[in-house]
Amino acid sequence: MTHSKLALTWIAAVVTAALTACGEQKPAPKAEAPKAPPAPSALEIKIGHVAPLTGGIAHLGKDNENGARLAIEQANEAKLMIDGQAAKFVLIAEDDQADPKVGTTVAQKLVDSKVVGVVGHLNSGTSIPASPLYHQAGIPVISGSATNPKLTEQGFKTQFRVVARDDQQGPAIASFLAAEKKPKLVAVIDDATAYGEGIANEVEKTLKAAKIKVLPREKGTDKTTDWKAVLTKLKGRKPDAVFYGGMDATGGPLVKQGRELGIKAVFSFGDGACTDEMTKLAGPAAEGLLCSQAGIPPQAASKAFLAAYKKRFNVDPILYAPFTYDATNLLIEAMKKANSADPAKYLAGLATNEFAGATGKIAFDAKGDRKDAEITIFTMKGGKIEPIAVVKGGATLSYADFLKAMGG
Ligand code: ABU
Repeated sequence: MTHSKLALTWIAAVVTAALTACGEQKPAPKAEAPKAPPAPSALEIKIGHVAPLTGGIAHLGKDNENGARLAIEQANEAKLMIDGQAAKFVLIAEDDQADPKVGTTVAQKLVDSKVVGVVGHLNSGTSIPASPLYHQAGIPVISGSATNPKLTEQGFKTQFRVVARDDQQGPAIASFLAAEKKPKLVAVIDDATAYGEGIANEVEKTLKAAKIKVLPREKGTDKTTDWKAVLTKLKGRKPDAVFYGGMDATGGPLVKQGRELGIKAVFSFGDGACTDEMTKLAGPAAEGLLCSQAGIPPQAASKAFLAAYKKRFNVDPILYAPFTYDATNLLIEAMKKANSADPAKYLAGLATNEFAGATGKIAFDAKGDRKDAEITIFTMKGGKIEPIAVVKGGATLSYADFLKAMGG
């Protein structure tokens, strides 16, 4: 083979080898799009709410439910993670019709549907008989409105409330009535419910301790709207003041019919009848009444809560919506801190946590009652209840001074 032939053969071999190598070369891998992390599994967390949603005080039940609903919706918007799972809070809202029997039926229904916490019930008369069912099931329950002391005197570690008790509220409204109006003779009426009878007893005790005479107790029911027989009897005794333990649905007709019969006494009420609804039911007859609520007034709740509530429901809270909002957030906060929605795991924290709520600082005492709960005294002026004083830790502040102390 000549030199030139050898050179050509070598070049052909090199080119062939190069082409073969090129042909075998694998294409460079394409840059892969970053994979989205797998979606966390969802954890459905059922929270019950119970209040009367039908009947004379359905407006108060809806107010309470709205507070709980707002807290649930905000928690879902916050996309909380609990125990590595995306928490999806679900509100199971029940109507107990303010009836003790229905109250226990819906409590059992909530237990059976595996709620992990309950906000409610609205009434003491339904909360008290329902409380052993929640206790047996180990389910924490916080009332935003039930004020009868018995609720937290039963020793149930699952039971809490975020408002004051009637053995605080009754003396507060009775002492205010005694100091401001100086009655010599007072008529006390109640609606024969756990709440109405209980607060009336506390008021009577306080008045008698102040050496004020109290007429024999008059009674109605939580459905009484015709009070004429009771009022006609009382008119003859000429009381300087009347206290009614009951709700606004029955208290409104009471004050209206009292004025129609010519009774000039100061009418006074506890929280169940301390709403603007009294004017709707009694008209101008409600002017000048005195009443108490077992907490700060709704308008003193946090600005963030008030704005969110108005935006969501297009109305202002009536009475205890800020408290059911806080009660719901207390449950959620305890679950977050325990990193568990299991009541057995979050209950201990719920009992001991300190919480900055829409109604102020919340901490529970050993019985599950709110420490340092306020009581606000109102009068009806221009068709609206207007706060005039706040009682806290035994001291009474004018409402203006209370607001200053709060930094408002
Ligand atoms: N606290 C007034 C209304 C609710 C209750 O029955 O206690």
